[in-house]
This record gives sequence, C-alpha cells and structure tokens, in this order.
Amino acid sequence: MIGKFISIEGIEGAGKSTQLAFIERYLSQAGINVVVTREPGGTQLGEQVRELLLAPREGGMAVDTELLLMSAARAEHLDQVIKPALERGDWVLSDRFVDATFAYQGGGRGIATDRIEQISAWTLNGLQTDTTFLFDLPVEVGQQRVISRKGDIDRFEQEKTVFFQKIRDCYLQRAEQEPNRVKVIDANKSIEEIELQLTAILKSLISA
Ligand code: Z5A
Repeated sequence: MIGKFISIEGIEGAGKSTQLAFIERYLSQAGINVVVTREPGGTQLGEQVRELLLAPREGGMAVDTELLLMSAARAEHLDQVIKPALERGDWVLSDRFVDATFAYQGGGRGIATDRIEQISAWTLNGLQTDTTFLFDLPVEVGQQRVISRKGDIDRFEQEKTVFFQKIRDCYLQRAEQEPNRVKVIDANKSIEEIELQLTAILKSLISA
C-alpha cells in the first residue's frame, strides 16, 4: 500500500467536519488524490448501519450490539473503500476510525479494552492509520457548539457530560500511548489557529 491513511477524532462539537474540508483542500493543492469518507458509514451498507446506530430509540441499544455494528460497518468500509484507495496510491481521510471505538464503546460505554482489541485485530487485520488528528477541547465547549448549531440531536448527542468526559480521557490516553500516530490538536482555538496546527503536521506527512 502506498497511499496514506489519516483519521480525525474528537468528542462531539470538536470541529472535525469543519477542518476535514481544510485538510482535503490542503492535500489536493499538494497534488494528492484524497478520498474523504466517514465512520460509521462510508459505504452504502455502512450508511444504513449508521442510521441504525444514530437514531434515538426507546430502550437504547445493548453495548455489545453497538460495538458489533460499528465493527461490521468498518469491515465493509475497509473492504470497499479504504483498502482499494490505499492500494491505488490515493490518500484516505476519514472522519473517525477505530480510535472512536476505543473511546466511545470502551471509555464511554465501559466495554473492556481487550474485547475491543480482539474485534479490532480481526476487522483491521494489521491496518492502522498513519496519522490520527485528535481534536481536543473541554467537553462543555464542544457541547455548547453542538447546541448552537441547529439540527436534530442523535442517540450519542443525547448522552450526558460525564459520558463525553470519559471519552475525552480515553482519547488523550491513546494519544499518550501512541504519540507518533495520534497528534493532539488544541481544538479550543480559532479556526485559523487550528489550521496552522494542522498545516505543520500535514507538511511533514507529505514530505515523509
Ligand atoms: N461512534 C462511535 O461511538 N464509535 C465508533 O467506532 C465510531 C463512531 C466510528 C457519529 O459521529 C457518532 O458515532 C459519534 C461517535 C459515534 N457520536 N458522537 N457524539 P459523527 O462524527 O458523525 O458525529 P459528531 O462527533 O457528533 O460530529 P459533530 O457534532 O458534527 O462534531 P464535529 O464534526 O467535530 O464538529 P463540527 O460540525 O465541525 O463543528 C460543530 C460546530 O462548531 C459547528 O457549528 C461549527 O461551525 C462550530 N465550530 C467548528 N470549529 C470551531 C471553532 N474552532 N471555534 C468555534 N466554533 C467552531
């Protein structure tokens, strides 16, 4: 595989979608073919699974069901989109990938890390992102941004502050464990300041 694989992570309202467009533009201007995608989703089947996962539902969803549906959507995404793109030499830019499973289903829902490691080893089969941008900011700031934005609230956005605090902690722990792969971006800054942080990392990724 010769393309590079980038994912963007963070709690809700961290500004991932906003900066995804900037990263795509930056890479395209550098002459790189970039495939922009997202999880859960990215394929026809994956988008259907996304709808199941995000729709608010009375009685909730068993945490193992949530983990397995996220993983099933990922298996399809890898097979149909990510691996073919990397094999062509394109770069892949995904709004969330496996770190979200460790943070949300592990940190947030409390599923044991070794269980998530097992299913991830099966699904990923050795593939991992080259770089993951972790957009970090206080939970309350992210929540405020989501409230200010108009639109329906999904099943995850209905969760309380403590849930997102556990997710943030888990993400930061992963960044500490894998500093070469997971790059922490201070997302509690202006859009322009965040772009500067991203540019520095993107430059070194392109020249690597
Ligand atoms: N999930 C999971 O549990 N397990 C998994 O394995 C995977 C996912 C893959 C869907 O994700 C849900 O799936 C997600 C985790 C779960 N649930 N949650 N929460 P998603 O990525 O589609 O949904 P999201 O995280 O809720 O996205 P979001 O709320 O749209 O956040 P965002 O993309 O990071 O933020 P944004 O839309 O770019 O910005 C939010 C607002 O802030 C918007 O009005 C912007 O204009 C504004 N903004 C952006 N940047 C700034 C700055 N710098 N300053 C001020 N205002 C800003």
